[in-house]
Amino acid sequence: NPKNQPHRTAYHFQPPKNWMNDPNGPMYYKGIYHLFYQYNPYSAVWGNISWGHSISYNLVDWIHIEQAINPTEPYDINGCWSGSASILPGGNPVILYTGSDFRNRQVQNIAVPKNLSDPYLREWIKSDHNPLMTPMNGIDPQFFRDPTTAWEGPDKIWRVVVGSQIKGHGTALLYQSRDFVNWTRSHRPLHFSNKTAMWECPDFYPVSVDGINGLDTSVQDTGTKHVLKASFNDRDYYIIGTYEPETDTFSVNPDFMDSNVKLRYDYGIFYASKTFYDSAKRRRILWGWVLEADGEPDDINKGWSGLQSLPRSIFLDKTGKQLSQWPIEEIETLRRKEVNLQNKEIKGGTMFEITGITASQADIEVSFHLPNLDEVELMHPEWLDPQFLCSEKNAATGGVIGPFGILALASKDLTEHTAVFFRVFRGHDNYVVLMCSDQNRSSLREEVKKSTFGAFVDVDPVEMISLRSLIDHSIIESFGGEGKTCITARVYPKLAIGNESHVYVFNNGTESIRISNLSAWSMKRAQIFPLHKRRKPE
Ligand code: DQQ
Repeated sequence: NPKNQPHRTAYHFQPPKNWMNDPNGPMYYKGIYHLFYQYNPYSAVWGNISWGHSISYNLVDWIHIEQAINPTEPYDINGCWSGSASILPGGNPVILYTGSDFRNRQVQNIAVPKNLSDPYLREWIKSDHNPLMTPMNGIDPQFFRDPTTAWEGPDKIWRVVVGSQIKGHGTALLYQSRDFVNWTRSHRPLHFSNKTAMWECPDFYPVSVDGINGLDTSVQDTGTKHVLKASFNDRDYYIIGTYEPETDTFSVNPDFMDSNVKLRYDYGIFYASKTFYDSAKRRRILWGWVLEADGEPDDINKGWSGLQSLPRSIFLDKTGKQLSQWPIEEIETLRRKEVNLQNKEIKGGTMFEITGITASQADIEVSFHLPNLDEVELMHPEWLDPQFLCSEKNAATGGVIGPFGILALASKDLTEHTAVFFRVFRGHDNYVVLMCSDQNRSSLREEVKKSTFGAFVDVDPVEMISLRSLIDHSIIESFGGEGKTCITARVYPKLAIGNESHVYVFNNGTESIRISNLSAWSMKRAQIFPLHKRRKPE
């Protein structure tokens, strides 16, 4: 009942109840998308970790089926932790996952479908060869987990990376195998960093240097770059480099934490993510775990904890310097009742409400034009931390060009609102665009964590600054500069719930700005149900 559950989402993936964390083993197999996830079948807190399993024909509507992998064996009795799916030649899927074994050591195991002719792949069998990889030769048994999707080199040898920490350094251990059962650790890791500790949930995949099509994980040629993602410090960071399979060398510049710009998939709440290649639509899709920001007692009260982000297409940006993301196009099938305005001026210090949509369950796209950048404020060279800048200069702090953007999940009297906005500055030899998502006034409830997130957006404000925000009761996923900068926030309003929720566009700068186009839609509820509760298709 939505009345008792004002913060439960309508079109984000979540299990009917209980705890969910990392997305695991996403894959496309014979017309069906599979999503597995870290799941506690018994309560809304982390523990008893098994692999929840849901399937979909369109990545929007999901059918929950039984857990695929449960802690039953000495090599995974303390938990079936994160891992990935690989599709072997002949098209057969396999799963590699981490087991927390009877001694609480982390080991890597394999599971395969029991019956390939079952389209849902409901039952998975663990191999008698498990565990396949154990912590030896300097690997700490507490720091050895989360195998990636495997890729095959030109030498027909399979490779897989496992997250680790060696001598205090975040490390992507490399393993090789001809038969997927016997794995040898390579004498050199694929990559490591002395600037970070443990790497969780590494991901390693090719991206095309021209165009937004995705590539299958084993593809490597002169038209590809490789991305390495690692999860640490509660965040998902990535680097872009070149991979040579002959020597298994991955060269990057800059490396993790090297430069001022530390590339992240998302500058809000988004962790332990994983990509997969969708061969049906030739794209690479990213899933990420979006944690709760209310306290554990709230999670227990609501009976659930954790969302998955909307699935996002992910590709190399035209500059080649970063990735861009965009919610998969299928999400647009949920759009209802478009509200549209064009060529509207918003004078400095004014705002207006977007009416005619359900503001608590909406998709909003705006493109802003800045007619006059002459008076733009100067960017100080010491303003290096965008997140800090967003909390120093919040939406209420007037500027020249900005702050402008939206107030989402807002109560009528605006005592509650989340501001998603931009500010523009003049830098040394270019303009600097700052994007913020400020939850500071998002809820009258005191126990809720109210962060302020921020990041720079590498766009030229002379042309246009675009914002898309997907609002779903307790989550706002925002995409700035057509997906160059993404910020996901969790919000738990007390007043701005259901039909009491509003959304506004505001400009708190002194200069006027112009909306060249604004489109907003109410979003339909996605069909996300256990198999037995599924309604007949309409
Ligand atoms: N979650 C899993 C681990 C992984 C961590 C355990 C990341 O395998 O390292 O639930 O959130």
